[in-house]
Amino acid sequence: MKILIVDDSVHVHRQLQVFLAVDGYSDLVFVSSAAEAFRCLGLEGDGHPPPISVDLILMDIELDDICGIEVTRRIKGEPSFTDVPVVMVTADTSPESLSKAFEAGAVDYINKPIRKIELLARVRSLLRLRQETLTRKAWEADLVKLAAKLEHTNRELQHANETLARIAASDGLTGVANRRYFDKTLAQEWRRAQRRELDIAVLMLDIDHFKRYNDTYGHQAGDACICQVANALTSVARRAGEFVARYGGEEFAIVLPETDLLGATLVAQQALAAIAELGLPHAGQGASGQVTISIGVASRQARQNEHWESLIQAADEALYLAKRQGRNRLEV
Ligand code: GH3
Ligand code: MG
Ligand code: MG
Ligand code: MG
Ligand code: MG
Repeated sequence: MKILIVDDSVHVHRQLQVFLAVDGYSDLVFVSSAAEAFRCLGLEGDGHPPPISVDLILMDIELDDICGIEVTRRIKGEPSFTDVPVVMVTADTSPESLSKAFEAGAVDYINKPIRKIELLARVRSLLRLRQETLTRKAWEADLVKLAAKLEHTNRELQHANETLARIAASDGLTGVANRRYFDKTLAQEWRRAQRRELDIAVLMLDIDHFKRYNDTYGHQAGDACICQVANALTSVARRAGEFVARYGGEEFAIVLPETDLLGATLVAQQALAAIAELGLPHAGQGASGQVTISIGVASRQARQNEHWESLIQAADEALYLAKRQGRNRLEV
């Protein structure tokens, strides 16, 4: 703990040094004027030598240049000195002088002539307080840092959770929703539709003669084809709540909340057009010579005693019909 002594008497300097040494206080800085005090605290001058940091200031009132009370007021006016106690050392203990000193920011005073026992008692208790303040401040700073770190970790965790949830919901090959997400989300949409007695539609879409595609172009080309079909389908399910899922190998499903049969049929037509626009060659696909899909369309008002699987079943049956009718088409 460093003590700054501001006093214009070298005799007082020597006396304080001797008294304070009794308790082992040896880190003392002596200055003889207000100007010197301001300089060494960094309140005046060009910063050379750099300001020292002190833990206690013993301040003479009767200085040559500026009154010690004014010096105290100036020091305590600086936010960085709020926690540094200033003790007046003075022969003038008149109520007027002391009340001015306290008002200027002094915490205590020591009578001149200085008595060792009084000096040491004051210094001891003020430095203990100072130490406690420093410890508390360090703890507070640590806590703030810890809180920031926690918040950062929380954000990272949240981000990781979102990434995990996204991975868990998407199909590894195509990136569209997977079957698990499809089942869960359709069940939710179905319940929502039940509560509000809304229409809900599902399209089942299956690539035509895909076994032949694999046989002709190889399995890897088959995978690429599935990805392109998934992409194209994504472009037609763009309204909020609509999504494409990979239902099985080369089979997809599209959920269309709040959509009647007419609306669902329009989306299915757009899907057929989007696949035609891809223009992917498929030698084994009869007339068109291109990759095509067949679509089963189903829509209904969700009823209380019905299960969403009935909607899937209806779409499946329609898909089967589309296959039987010659493929590259939609059926309801
Ligand atoms: P249909 O028009 O009646 O749907 O005929 P299809 O040949 O498409 O139907 P089928 O069910 O007989 O064959 C589906 C083929 O899709 C067989 C399977 O090898 C292939 N397939 C399923 N999943 C994948 C996949 O992830 N990658 C590739 N390359 N092929 C797949
Ligand atoms: Mg003096
Ligand atoms: Mg197929
Ligand atoms: Mg088949
Ligand atoms: Mg199939």
